[in-house]
Amino acid sequence: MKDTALVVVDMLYDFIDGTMACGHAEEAVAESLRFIDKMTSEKLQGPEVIQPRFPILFVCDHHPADHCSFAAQGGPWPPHCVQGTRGAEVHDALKPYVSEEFTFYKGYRSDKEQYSGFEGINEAGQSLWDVLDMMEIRRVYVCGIATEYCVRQTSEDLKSHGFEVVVLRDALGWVDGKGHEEALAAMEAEGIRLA
Ligand code: VGL
Ligand code: ZN
Repeated sequence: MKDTALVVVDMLYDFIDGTMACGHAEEAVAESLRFIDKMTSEKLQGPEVIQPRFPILFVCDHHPADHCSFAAQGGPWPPHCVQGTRGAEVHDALKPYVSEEFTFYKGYRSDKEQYSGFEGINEAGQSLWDVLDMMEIRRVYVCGIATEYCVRQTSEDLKSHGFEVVVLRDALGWVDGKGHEEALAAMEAEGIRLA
């Protein structure tokens, strides 16, 4: 399991209970926590020291207030995940697992939509890809919101760059239930595993 990581996509308040509240979002958070629990080894000595057996990386939509994907700019979405707001924050239950080096921001430029977390960038300027590559990760589990957009695009980019990708189907939230099912079928046909 040394070469395995978890990528948590956009488990942010605006997609959970905010301006873009998605289907199955709360359940997806709970299921992600169950998976993390299962995968984290020896909770070393101190009770508050969480020692994951595998890295947990977070992809975060991180828009400026005038982002091109917002309706006011002619985009398809209501304002969401605006930098500095609660809506852009990772769900509290997952926060103990968040670290700066493993937090990758996307969609931070006004003029650029970015569904995939693959080229998301951390504070140090490293991309998700850089960091997975550096850690010699081969297999990536993916959970998050929304199946049809950021989860799918991130998973497809990982797959096309040679990673073994396993999408945790019970740990997903969606914009549209039918779109979610279609996205799952499409990913499976592309060789992405569902678990
Ligand atoms: C997403 C729509 C707009 C997502 C992000 O995380 O799937 N969807 N921005
Ligand atoms: Zn967005």
